[in-house]
Amino acid sequence: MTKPLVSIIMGSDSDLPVMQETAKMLKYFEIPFELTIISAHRTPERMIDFAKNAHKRGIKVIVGGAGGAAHLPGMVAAISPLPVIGVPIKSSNSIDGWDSVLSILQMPGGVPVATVALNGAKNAAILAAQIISTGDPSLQEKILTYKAELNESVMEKVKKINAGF
Ligand code: RP5
Repeated sequence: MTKPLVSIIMGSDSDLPVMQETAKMLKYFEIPFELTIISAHRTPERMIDFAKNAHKRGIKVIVGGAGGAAHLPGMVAAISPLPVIGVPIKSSNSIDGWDSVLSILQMPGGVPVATVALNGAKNAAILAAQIISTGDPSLQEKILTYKAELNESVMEKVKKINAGF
């Protein structure tokens, strides 16, 4: 089996509907990943063990999703030497999403978490792919192709609008 390069972790299975978008996009880029539940509050020892060892298992980037008092990405970043991308989730215990955003975004100096938009799990995968692609020219080609496709899909819409007015 191919060894995972990205680890997708989330605080609860209730985060899965959002975090599946990360998995979907990594599959699109053909990047091997693992996905599991690790709760900073409910399974703190599992979180510490994960953060201490992920880099030793060959993981290159960690994507952590959590909502409300969203401490998972920041606490993992406090321990792990790997880049951590945080996905704030508008969860059942989130007031309006801002709590999740600010809990993940407002890290103290010395411990960065690259925070994407609220529920921005798709962009977390693209950023993870871009980080890995700095040492992988064929993956970088795939990212350039993806960008060209984005451009093309907008230009198609421009053509349709221009044709209709
Ligand atoms: C956070 O609490 C999780 O990341 C999740 O977003 C939220 C709610 O968890 P559940 O009560 O649904 O398990 O730690």
